[in-house]
Amino acid sequence: MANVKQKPLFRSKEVSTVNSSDGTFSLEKSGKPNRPQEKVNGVKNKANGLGKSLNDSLEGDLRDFLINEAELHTYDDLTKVNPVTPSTVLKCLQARYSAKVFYTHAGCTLVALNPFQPIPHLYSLDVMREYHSAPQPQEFKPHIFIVAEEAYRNVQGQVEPTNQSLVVSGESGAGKTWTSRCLMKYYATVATSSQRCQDTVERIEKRVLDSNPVMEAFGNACTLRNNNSSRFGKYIQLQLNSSQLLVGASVQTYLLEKTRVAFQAPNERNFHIFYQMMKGATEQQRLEWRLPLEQDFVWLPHAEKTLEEDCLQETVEAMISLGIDEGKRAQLFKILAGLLQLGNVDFSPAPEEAQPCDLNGQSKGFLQKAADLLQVSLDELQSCLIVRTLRAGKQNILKPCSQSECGIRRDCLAKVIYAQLFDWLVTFINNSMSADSSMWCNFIGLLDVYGFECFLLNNLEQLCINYANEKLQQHFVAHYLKAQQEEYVSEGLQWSFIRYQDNQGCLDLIEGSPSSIISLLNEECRLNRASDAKKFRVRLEKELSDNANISWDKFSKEPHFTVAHYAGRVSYQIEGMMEKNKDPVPPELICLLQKSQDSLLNSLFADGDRESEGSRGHSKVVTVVSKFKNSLESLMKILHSTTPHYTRCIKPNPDCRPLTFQKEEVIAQLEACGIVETINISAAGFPIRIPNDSFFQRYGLIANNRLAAKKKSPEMGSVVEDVLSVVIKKHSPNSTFSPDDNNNMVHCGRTKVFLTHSLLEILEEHRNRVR
Ligand code: AOV
Ligand code: MG
Repeated sequence: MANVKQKPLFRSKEVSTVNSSDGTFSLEKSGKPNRPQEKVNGVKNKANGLGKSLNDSLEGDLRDFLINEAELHTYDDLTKVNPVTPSTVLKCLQARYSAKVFYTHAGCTLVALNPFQPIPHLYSLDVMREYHSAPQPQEFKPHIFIVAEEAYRNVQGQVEPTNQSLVVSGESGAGKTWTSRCLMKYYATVATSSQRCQDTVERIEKRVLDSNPVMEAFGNACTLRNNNSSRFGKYIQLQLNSSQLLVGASVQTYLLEKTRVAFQAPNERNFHIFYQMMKGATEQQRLEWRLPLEQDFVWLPHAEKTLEEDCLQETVEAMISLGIDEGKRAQLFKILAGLLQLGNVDFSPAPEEAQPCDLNGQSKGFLQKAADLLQVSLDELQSCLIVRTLRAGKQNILKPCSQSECGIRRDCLAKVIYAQLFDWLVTFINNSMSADSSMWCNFIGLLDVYGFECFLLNNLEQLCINYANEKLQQHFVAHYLKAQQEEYVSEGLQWSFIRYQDNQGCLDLIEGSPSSIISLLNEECRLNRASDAKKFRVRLEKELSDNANISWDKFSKEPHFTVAHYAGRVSYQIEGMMEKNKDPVPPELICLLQKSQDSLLNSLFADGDRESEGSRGHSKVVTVVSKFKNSLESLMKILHSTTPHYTRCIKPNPDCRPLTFQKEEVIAQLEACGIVETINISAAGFPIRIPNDSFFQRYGLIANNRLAAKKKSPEMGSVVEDVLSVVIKKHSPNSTFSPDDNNNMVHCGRTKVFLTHSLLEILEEHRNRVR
């Protein structure tokens, strides 16, 4: 099970750090001050009297609270909104958003609402330092820097150093990448020493930060949902030495959406880097790259739209800082320019059957430029695109490709080059910024992966993305919800558990054995036959219909399957899915690239280990989903070995409009990321846990007289009963209290007493009085 033992220093749900020798501990460490609700239902409201019983009184107060909507924006933690329902939580968030308060705790997670406008004062260096130097940062207003600082202090651990992970999730445009960047800036600011004198060390923070603009230039694009949408997932590990200083970083990327190089959905764009080149090139570069201003490129739609991301200068400066020298940059840009030329190459049907296709209109010219820029022979390039080489024994048989096959080969060439270039860049960045393993001992990992996706048409990419989100959700559930509930069970508590959505069934459907969507997809690819979407659908139905998470619309013309994800139902089209999974690259294309005169380009394909169409005959084809599954599994392994901190980014409106809060949008996301369930569990639970001994030592004195009359080591239940009955008598003489009442303020476990914040405050006040 999840490592329940690693408790965060802050907002700890466990006050087991109580110094049991004298029973002292600080309230500040576990409680959150400035909670208005504490005033309402805690001791500060005692002037009202506690009425008939503690519970009755609370309910009365809660009623007061519910109608007191004017105060909603002051609630720093959604678990304190009472009762917790999607609608009260929503109201609270809306009130906070209107008051320009963008962060709110939700038990163990942080909810971040995207303001969609710069809020400079919130993220200044001074603010970072304030949170960093505060003895109790959690006393400040909720902020991403609290999470950052909590993780930072936790690295040193209470028992032993523990690696940390900050998992940032949310839908496209919610603010994940923005938040990750903000976290990186935080660590680059606070995890540094003013005494550093070595040049190399000083530069490392800058390099780590500079990896962002470079990776975003190559991996982000303008989509319908986000002008700067990350088209890859990343997990960056910030390496810390024994003095907690940032000494390096390494990054792992996941599933770049390489199809975007050759295909952009309506109103979407290609990767930023192409627009940066088009807009930022000098006259000289324009000549070298063959990019005249007036030239239109098929693969460069919406070039007229200028975004703030279109800044070549920034990318180049970051590349320089990472050590990508002028020569390499020149090679890199030329290859990219070659891809743009390739996109303008068009084919016309062959004049006669069994003849290769022709090149359309100006295509020959574009192909010539592409060949020049990629430094390959024009003839070979052309023949690779229009003729297929089949191997029959020792002989090669040439077979002309159809018009559409030619297009597929052209796109394939561009995709494989771009993907390899991206990987090369990531490797370069890693070499440039990661520290020698002897230099660091712990890390803080930042995970920024694409959120749950559901489009009109969904295919393999969405399946992978949503699969990743299912895994993360399961990790989250395992860590927080299950851990909480299991602890109650192990303590023998009679607590009506909140039902949470266990997504194991869905994961079994996607990745389980012996049969799952992934295993069937892979099997289909191994069979090396023309894929038939209809047959595959029937196969899925036959093998998987026992799983309640899959369904079909039998009347739909398009073969598809629908998966009930934890975040909602998504229909995936089957057409094209198998081919995408195989992702075949004709071996002729690889051969061609290996022969390129450009040293960077040929090095990308030097080892020739990329699975290509040539290996089809063999049964071992490494499919896209297999690779993705493997990388996801290693990610999960790392996450499980760290203490996680979850931040849920919420997109308050679909149009990225500043300060606009649309309820339906927000509620759907709260549900999709399980926030409502998280809050329910935290609120219905007992966040304060005090070991029996400590409780006795600390609060026993409240009921000293009663306890003294009993035998030496009384039952814990009776201690609690005695203590509380004194407390309650003081508050309201007519009430009775029994810990067996399934009371909503206290439970006695086998080894611990579980309390609410409010009761803790009441006890503390009584303790101070009688001391
Ligand atoms: P994403 O990473 O979650 O989407 P981003 O981090 O790119 O979303 O955020 C989208 C845009 O929202 C950014 O470009 C900023 O303009 C704005 N934004 C986000 N957070 C803040 C903030 N705290 N303050 C001001 N502006 C903000 V995607 O990668 O598409 O899933 O794929
Ligand atoms: Mg992003």
